[in-house]
Amino acid sequence: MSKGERPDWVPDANNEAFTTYVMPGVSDPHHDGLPRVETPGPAEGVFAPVAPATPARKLAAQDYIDGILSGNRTMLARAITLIESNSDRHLDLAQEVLAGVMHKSGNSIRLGITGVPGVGKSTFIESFGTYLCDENNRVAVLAVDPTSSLSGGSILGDKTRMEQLSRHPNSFIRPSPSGGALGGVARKSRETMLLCEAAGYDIILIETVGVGQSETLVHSMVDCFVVLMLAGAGDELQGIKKGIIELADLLVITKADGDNVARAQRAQAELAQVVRMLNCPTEGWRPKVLLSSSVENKGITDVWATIHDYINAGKQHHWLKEKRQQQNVDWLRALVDEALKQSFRQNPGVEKILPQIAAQVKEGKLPQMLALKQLMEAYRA
Ligand SMILES: Nc1nc2c(ncn2[C@@H]2O[C@H](COP(=O)(O)OP(=O)(O)O)[C@@H](O)[C@H]2O)c(=O)[nH]1
Ligand SMILES: [Mg+2]
Repeated sequence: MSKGERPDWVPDANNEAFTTYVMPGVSDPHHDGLPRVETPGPAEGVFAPVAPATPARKLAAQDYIDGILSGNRTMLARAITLIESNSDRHLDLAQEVLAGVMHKSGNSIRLGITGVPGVGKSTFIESFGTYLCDENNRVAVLAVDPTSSLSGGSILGDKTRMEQLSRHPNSFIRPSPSGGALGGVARKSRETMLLCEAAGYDIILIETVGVGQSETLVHSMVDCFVVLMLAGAGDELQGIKKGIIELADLLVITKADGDNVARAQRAQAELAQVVRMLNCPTEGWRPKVLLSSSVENKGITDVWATIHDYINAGKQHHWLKEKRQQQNVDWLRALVDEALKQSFRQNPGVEKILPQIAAQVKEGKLPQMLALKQLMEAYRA
């Protein structure tokens, strides 16, 4: 299969909204998996153009740290590759780098952008992100996709939707980390976000790519959770059922252009009513419902102004800092849970007796609590 071709397992019916294409594989371990963008001349000064990494020299943690802190994109990309590596060999170095830059992280506005596939997330990020970059912000775009389990950078997300933004000297775009369990993707995304902040990116946009799990994951790592919605087609109700609206700090109805405007306005009124009925646990903030069109570049400044209001409310009522602190601790808790689970499953004593015990439980011959007791005894032995 050649570059840009769709794999044959892509359903025809999914048309444009299905954004998976086959990309050439990447074998260089230092390559960040992105196509090389030729940046003309030295005019871009501060940001070195992304050049192929020199594989010869092995970098020490301090090289990465210095590079990231000076805003060097190549070093940032290489450090992210390190963070994303599934090899134990890279873990210590990656964590050393992270520890060395963390004091410079945390100074950004973290935004989650979610919504059903096809709602227009990538296109929205393209126009919103470009607007923010033009306003002299430095914008990092990350994608979180727990459903993508293919490794080696062979499949990338829809970077093509962000062509203009990806060329902007103030932007940094990183597609979804590939590989592994939800916990792995969560760790990589979180740590990548911190690296980007340390490199001076002051707005982080995180697009959810998969459906389902990625929303809660992204919600747990951002300041403001923006839910994009389509007018009509019962999407308002879908969102309610899935509980996504309850998570939203801001709702944006997309594609409010052409003959879709009237429908979008109706949806806005309906959604605003739904939001009014929800109880808002956030002091000084009630989720707003806005309209936008990425193709006509409408509503973009409104969205930004509203996010500003949200952040200001969070500072004024002191919940923004608390929210982040809570997210930090929640993350540690999740890691501890994961580590304990793994330690339990890999315990030789447990492994030995688990099959018989599971069989007895399956047949209804052994109460679960008694089974648990035996397993815990084996674990602690
Ligand atoms: N008319 C219109 N179409 C849009 C707009 N934004 C996105 N689209 C189209 O909707 C489709 C899905 O967009 P995409 O950004 O890939 O959605 P995602 O799956 O949520 O990332 C594409 O065909 C876009 O061209 C918009 O503001 N107006
Ligand atoms: Mg997309």
